[in-house]
Amino acid sequence: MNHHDSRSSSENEINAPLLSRREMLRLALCAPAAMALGRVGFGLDEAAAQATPAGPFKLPPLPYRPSALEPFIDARTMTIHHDKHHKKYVDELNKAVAKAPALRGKTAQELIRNLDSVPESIQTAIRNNGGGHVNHSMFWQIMEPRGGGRPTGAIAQAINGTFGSFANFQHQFNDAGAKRFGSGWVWLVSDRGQLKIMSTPNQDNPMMLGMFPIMGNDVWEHAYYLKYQNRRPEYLKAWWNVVNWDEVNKRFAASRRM
Ligand code: MN3
Repeated sequence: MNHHDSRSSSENEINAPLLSRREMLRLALCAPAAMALGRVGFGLDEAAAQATPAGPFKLPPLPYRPSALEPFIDARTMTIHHDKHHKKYVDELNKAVAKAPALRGKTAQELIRNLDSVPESIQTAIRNNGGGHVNHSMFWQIMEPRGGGRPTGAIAQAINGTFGSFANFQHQFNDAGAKRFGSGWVWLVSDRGQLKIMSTPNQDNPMMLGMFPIMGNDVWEHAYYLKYQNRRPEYLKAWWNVVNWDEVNKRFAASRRM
């Protein structure tokens, strides 16, 4: 199956930092509209999204095999996480959006950034399932087989500048993830250009608070329980072995164009 053909406009926006040649071409066709708006980066994606019919949201394919992140994340966890959990968020998001035709042209990111403009009757559904869709679409992309190691590029310098060292950053990130009570996410965000570590409950995304998520780890039990059971700190530590720093750098660059 061709991954690029299966992507909807909403996923193009979500995966904006990782553009295929085909997607670049599609975006280029919309460039005049974006230029008219005087915006670059995410503005381009929004222009592209608005130029195409919304259609239902689609589950993006995993960019690698479910076993590719072993031994750090096991294949069964990846399969259930992607094929069942992420799929459910997408299905429920589509059900919610179908109840509000006025929202049909919007991307998932636009929906969660502007929850106040969503009809109250479906606000919780959009918050949970739109958030779930955006969060997981990012999550698969910022991991890769044979990933990990030390950060590279601009994000490496920014981490050192803000947190003193990569080790300090990892320690604070893991700590915030371990302390998130119940289900949620731990994030490195850009808050108006300032790097911060934070965590959110449920499927909330930093965009709901006007911040940009540069990277995030899923600390719901479904992300680690089969292999790590109650040992969330062990999962948090192991996760650094699969981080895709190229993708994180692309997201960092995107945050600076906003
Ligand atoms: Mn999850």
